[in-house]
Amino acid sequence: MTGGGQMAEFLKTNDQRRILHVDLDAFYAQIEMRDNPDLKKVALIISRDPQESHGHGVVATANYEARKLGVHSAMSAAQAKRLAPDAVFLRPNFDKYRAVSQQIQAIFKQYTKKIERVALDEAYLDVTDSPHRSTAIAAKIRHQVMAQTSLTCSVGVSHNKLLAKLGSENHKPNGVTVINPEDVLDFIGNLKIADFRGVGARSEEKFKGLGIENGYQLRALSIETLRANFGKMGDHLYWQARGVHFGRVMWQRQRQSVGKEETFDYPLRQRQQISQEFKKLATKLVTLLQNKQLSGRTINVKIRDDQYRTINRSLTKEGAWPVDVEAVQNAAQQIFDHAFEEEFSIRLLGISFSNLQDNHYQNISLFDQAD
Ligand code: TTP
Ligand code: MG
Repeated sequence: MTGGGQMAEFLKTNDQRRILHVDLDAFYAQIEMRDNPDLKKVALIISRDPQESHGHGVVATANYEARKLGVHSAMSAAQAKRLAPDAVFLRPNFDKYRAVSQQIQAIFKQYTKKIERVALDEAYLDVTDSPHRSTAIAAKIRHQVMAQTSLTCSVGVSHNKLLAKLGSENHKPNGVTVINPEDVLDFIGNLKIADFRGVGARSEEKFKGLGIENGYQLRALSIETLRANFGKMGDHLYWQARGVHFGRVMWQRQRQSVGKEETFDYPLRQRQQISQEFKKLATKLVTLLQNKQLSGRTINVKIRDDQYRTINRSLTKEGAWPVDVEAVQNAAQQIFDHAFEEEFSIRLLGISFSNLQDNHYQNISLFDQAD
């Protein structure tokens, strides 16, 4: 019941990427146990103590001793206390966790710049361009994380983010899972329905009603059935069941816009002053865009007068605007002249680009929504 070799063949030939997902084990709890080994022997819950916080507080995470008792992230501290009455409650120390996070990020950076940090303890790495084998990179990262932070992590290795993430969860704690193209359909088939992204308690119940408990059974459902029962999520589930996911590792922060603006102590009343200011702004903005290797399809101009009336106008092109001072200045001036034909008294000018495009890395992605 493997779902056919044809699909495996499709996956093998179409997705040549090499993606790692690295996730520290019981992150906050592991750090606290490292720093105070006595805590290893007890159930440890990272949260405010429900007794101190009048029953408020939510569990950030718990060590494995506490998890054995049913305690988990996002549970109320009061409930955790009922499940684990003898547990030690510790307030989170975010400064400490952030510092560790920086250490591990620095390790990742040695292997690729294509890093998408998802949480303090979790990142996707696209190592497609690395000369090293993915499994060697995974081993080295785990080794270095241990050597430098004394912490364990789990790593998933595959050709897309979905599989890498499922892989890192597969052998937690302190494990590595490699999912090769020929293994995808069986790996996915053997997952429990709750392991799929987006399947919460409610969908799990619904699946139970349909008699669906694992990935093999999920894959047997048609896309129409999935859509009828789960709406938009049905499509996600259909592709997840086949291990297909084209979302890319978002290694550059996806900015909404890049811009510069200037406020003036004295209002500007002459068109020549305006064009001078636009030239200054355009020069700064072009430098910024060049440094970031960005361009944009939309240029936005913000104008505020001394009555605090603000005008935002934009011009969008089919392709990217040239990253060129004169072009930017002229476009801004054109927008201004159109908005203010007569007298004016201007306190603020701003130019920004949106609908940004990355100039040195353009990627077509079919399924770029969040997991
Ligand atoms: P996770 O990686 O989800 O959890 P974890 O590292 O504690 O455990 P696992 O071994 O399953 O990876 O989250 C990382 C940290 O983020 C976690 O230690 C605490 C924090 N966190 C919260 O504060 N609230 C939450 O609901 C979750 C899920 C995590
Ligand atoms: Mg973790």
